[in-house]
Amino acid sequence: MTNLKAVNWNRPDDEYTEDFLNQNFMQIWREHEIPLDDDKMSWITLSPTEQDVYKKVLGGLTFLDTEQGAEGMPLIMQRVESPQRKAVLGIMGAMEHIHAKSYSSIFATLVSAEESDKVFEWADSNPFIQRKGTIISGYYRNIQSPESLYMAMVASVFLESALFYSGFYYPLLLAGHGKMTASGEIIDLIMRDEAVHGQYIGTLAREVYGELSHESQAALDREVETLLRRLYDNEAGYTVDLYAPIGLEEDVLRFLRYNFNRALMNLGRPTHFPDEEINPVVLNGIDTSTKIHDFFSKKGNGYQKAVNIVPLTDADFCVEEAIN
Ligand code: MN3
Ligand code: MN3
Repeated sequence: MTNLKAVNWNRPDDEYTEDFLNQNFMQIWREHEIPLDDDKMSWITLSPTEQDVYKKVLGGLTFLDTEQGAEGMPLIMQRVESPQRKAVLGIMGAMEHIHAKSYSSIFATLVSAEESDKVFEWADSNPFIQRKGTIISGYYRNIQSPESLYMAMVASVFLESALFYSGFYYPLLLAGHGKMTASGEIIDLIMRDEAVHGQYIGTLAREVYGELSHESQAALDREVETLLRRLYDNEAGYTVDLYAPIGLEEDVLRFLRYNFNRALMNLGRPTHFPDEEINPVVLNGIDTSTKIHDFFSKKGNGYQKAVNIVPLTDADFCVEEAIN
């Protein structure tokens, strides 16, 4: 007999999953909805070094979305019992594939197929990218207990809410200065999705953690610290490698630490890094409420849809507080 039960949406499995389902459906978008051709004129104004960094940033982001779509969401989904939660994780997994594909659309707009092949070759052989993939994937592929399920969810939230942001920095910075704004809009849509993903999986993780013994929790607290350190050290190496040619590495490192703190907040954990000043242009860029009137009321800029407001309270969306 299978353990799987027919999903009965008339009896909620919990108080928030159906809201997340609706929110995810409301946010569904496709890459061809964004007029990427608009970026061609901007692209040729970037220096060859800036173009190189931009391409590599997108290559690294493609890798992360591929990992989330191919392993993160489906492997966690298999180990979550509630059929309603499986549905939400499945939809979020589908969006990861759209995210991954959207970077290819940006490449197709800006560079030749041969040039974009080179970016993928770079990403698939970059030691920092490969190392983060190995670390994260190790958690996804090793879910055998509530403790290892928790750690897989923690790894997922670190990826969703922190690792992405070393890559988001550059498109956000350029878009904040009026450059590459169509690609920037794709990044906005992806960021909005990742914010919901980090919140949902963070919420599930808190629940798993809450059901464990104090002993297990203490052991996991240490493991989370270790994982944070490993991922941060690797990401810092990646960041310096990627951004030193344009002198942005220190700014991006600060932004990375800021987002690791946000990931920890999604997990209901205290922050790890001290508060630092973030480039206001970039900080403004992650505050999607400045671009769309209501974070949850629109699909994208200029695309309004009926709302079902989700009562989200997590600091993930409280960017304004961080600015003040
Ligand atoms: Mn994604
Ligand atoms: Mn995601």
